[in-house]
Amino acid sequence: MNCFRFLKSHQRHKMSPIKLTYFNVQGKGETMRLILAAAKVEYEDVRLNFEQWGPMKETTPFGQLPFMNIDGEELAESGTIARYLARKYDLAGDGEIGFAHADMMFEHCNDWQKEFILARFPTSPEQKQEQAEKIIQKFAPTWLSTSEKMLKTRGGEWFSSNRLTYGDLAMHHALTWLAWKEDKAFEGVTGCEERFTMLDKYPLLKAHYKRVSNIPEIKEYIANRPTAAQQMNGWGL
Ligand SMILES: N[C@@H](CCC(=O)N[C@@H](CS)C(=O)NCC(=O)O)C(=O)O
Repeated sequence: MNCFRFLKSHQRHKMSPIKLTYFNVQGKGETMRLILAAAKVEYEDVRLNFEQWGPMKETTPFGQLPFMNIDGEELAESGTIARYLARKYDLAGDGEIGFAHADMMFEHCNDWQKEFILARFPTSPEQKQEQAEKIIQKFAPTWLSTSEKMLKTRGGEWFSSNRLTYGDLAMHHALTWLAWKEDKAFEGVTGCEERFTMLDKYPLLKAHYKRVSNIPEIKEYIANRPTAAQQMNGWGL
């Protein structure tokens, strides 16, 4: 099977049975990949294309990706997998409230993903232009300013427990899409260039993005992950 195996520099621990199966895009799989990178866990990063997925679909728990083989279990549902990994590898914050603080950011980031994904698969060019403008003029400013405010409430550096959690990693993933040159949500769209500088208005979020990017394991993962052109269908997803 033609899959991307992220084992390179993650061979610090002996072979593990963890296998994450998803399409070769970021989408619903990327926050889990960031969690595994931050936790320095070796795993098999199986990245499928549609041809490979077709015959597998019926064999998976809910007929959808991502799914993960871990601890002798086959887990499905992206939120469930992210939370399971975060708890297992101490990236879920301190106590119940720390977990809730991290999880609310993870869920907030799911709203971001939904808006972008809608804009990437429009029903017409007009709808595409409209959806991209909606993101840049309405959705993103509100979403970013509430996130900035929340970060300030939590002390300004991390979204939970004064340390890295999966809430921070979900935020990193979300913010990557905002200024991703190849993001399909903006392909062929005019007048949305402010997305490239938008983060300047949110200094805490901007610093947070850099803080997470500079975690050595995250930096290394990002340097090695597939670019948009290397993803399935060259998608920036
Ligand atoms: N609620 C599920 C939704 C998963 C989902 O929508 N997966 C899509 C890719 S992002 C999929 O598997 N599509 C292919 C198919 O349904 O055959 C989750 O969050 O994991």
